[in-house]
Amino acid sequence: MHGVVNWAVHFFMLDEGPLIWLSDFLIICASLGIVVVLTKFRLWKWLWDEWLTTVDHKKIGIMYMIAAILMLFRGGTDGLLMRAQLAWPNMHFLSADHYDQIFTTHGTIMILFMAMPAIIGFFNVAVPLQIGCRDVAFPYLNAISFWLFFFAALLFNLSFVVGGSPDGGWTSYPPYVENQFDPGPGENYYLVALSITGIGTIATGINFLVTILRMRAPGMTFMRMPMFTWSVFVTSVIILFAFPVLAVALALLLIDRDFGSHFFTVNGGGAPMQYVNLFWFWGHPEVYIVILPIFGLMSEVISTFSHKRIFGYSAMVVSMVAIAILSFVTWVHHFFTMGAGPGVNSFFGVSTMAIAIPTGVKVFNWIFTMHKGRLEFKTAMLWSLGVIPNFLIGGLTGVMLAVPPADYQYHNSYFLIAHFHYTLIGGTVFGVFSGLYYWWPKMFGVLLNEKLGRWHFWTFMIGFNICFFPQFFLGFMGMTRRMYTYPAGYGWGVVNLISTIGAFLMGVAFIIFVYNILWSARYGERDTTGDPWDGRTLEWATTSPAPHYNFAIIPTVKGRDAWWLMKQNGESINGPKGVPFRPIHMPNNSGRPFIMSALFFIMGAGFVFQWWILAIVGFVGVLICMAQRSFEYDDSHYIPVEEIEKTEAAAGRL
Ligand SMILES: [Cu+2]
Repeated sequence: MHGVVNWAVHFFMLDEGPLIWLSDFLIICASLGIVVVLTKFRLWKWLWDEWLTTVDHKKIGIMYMIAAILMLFRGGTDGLLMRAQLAWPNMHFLSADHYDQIFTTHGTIMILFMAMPAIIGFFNVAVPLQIGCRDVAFPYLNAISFWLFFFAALLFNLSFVVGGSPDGGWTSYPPYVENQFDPGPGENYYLVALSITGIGTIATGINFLVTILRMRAPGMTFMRMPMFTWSVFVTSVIILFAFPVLAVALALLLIDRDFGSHFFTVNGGGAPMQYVNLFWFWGHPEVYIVILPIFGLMSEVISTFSHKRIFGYSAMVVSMVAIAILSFVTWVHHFFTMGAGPGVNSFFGVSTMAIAIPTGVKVFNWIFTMHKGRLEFKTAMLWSLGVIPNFLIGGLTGVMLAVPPADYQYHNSYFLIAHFHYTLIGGTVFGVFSGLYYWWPKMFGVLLNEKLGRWHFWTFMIGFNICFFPQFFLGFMGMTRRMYTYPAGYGWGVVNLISTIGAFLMGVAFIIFVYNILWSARYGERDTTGDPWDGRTLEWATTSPAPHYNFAIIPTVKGRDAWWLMKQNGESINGPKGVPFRPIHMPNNSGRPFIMSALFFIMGAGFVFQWWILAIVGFVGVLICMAQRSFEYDDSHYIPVEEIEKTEAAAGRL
């Protein structure tokens, strides 16, 4: 009996102190709250029918966005804990152990469970509408992608209160993370959760590649596609080349840990540097996976709010493709100090700097798009414009880091930390907010409040720069990343304090954003037109939110900025008056993606704790789901004409 209690105390980490108790308490409260609300308002059936079983790309997109915002909260809390710990010399607010866990989960969550779902959410929200089709190529697979991500995120987050978080850094380099030096389930959580979400991401890449290749409305040639769709196309290609490499690296490391092989252990004949190469062969392109879609959506936003077509369309496309190709030949810049020699380091230094050229082309094109445009500084536009100076600082310091001899100095210092936060926050997070303000009416039929949006933007913009600009100097002053405290007398104290103040301002900005969501849901302006910004691309042609089938009649595209052209010519989205509707073929909802992903979760938990029976149970369950699916012959239905007429009439489109 005593043994069991001891085990449970250790397993649920009750011996770890108040931070864990508080988390447990909050998790229990939140879970109970959700159950009570769902039961009280009789929403269980609605939740299952409308959301958990949906294969509608728009709803899947919304679920991705909600998950991304929740993970921004979790990852942001990690960030604030770290900044609190570093605010002053000799702080002991967090122990070294906890600090390690928190910077590991901060990085992992922000990249894999915040940035990724945010951009994939936008893929889902916008792409099928922009290319004038009714869903993605494989709607059922799309639901699987989402639920795999969702359960992987759940598994990863569980590590905080069950068994212990990973603590090997978000890059998880061996030999440190091999069993010998890092026992316990933490690192397994990392390997298993990333593998599961990675499967979903690869499927998403395939899905959107095929969707864009095969499902474009008649007349939408490649060179008439909206810039955002172009960026998703290019990004999907990068995903298909990059993510399988990550999958291999994680699998080999997991086999090392769970089954005692020696892929990456030197004294068993393995090579830890091999992991580092594989990791960054994915990791560098990954930064373009999360920035190219932002470049695409910025192009849409800047063109819409300048009321002009994008300047240099072909150059924008070519530069995106060039960035994609170059992104695969720069990975060694993450370990110039490995000692590969001057030839190799020079090659990777030059190829890294070369990316500045196509990126510069894009910046100039955005500026020329605004030139002589009728500019409208809506919140979405502010966030997109905010990317330009911030990302520029990130990009230019990136060129500084790309000089191998100089990198020997900056390597693993706070200069690097400041650099990549300028690209990832100044680029991706600013872009995600831009996209949220831009597409919010399309997603929910409601506009976010502009005044609160401006407060959100400026608080975040100022907080972000106060937080990260001083870190360049901390880097020059010799402060290295991942140190949990530092002595007084180095002169780092005040600079760190300033940085921490900036971080908390960003936290305030996040609260303003959440308040804006709640306020707007209740009092916000409803979007009755479907086209609140006088948009240019086809997603603005349909109602907000779009009907289940997106378009009653598939539009015919006659040029770039298809919807803008149609408005110029006074054409209706439903074609000339009197064109009859025809029944629309749509996929059925299915609970299997949810159930199958839950079984993946069970299998994953088995791998984390090395409970093989659990792993086998989950795996067999997954196989049964797949077999069931292959015998499912009736997975779609027709929407009758009367229903389409009713929907279109209600939207005032008859
Ligand atoms: Cu890189």
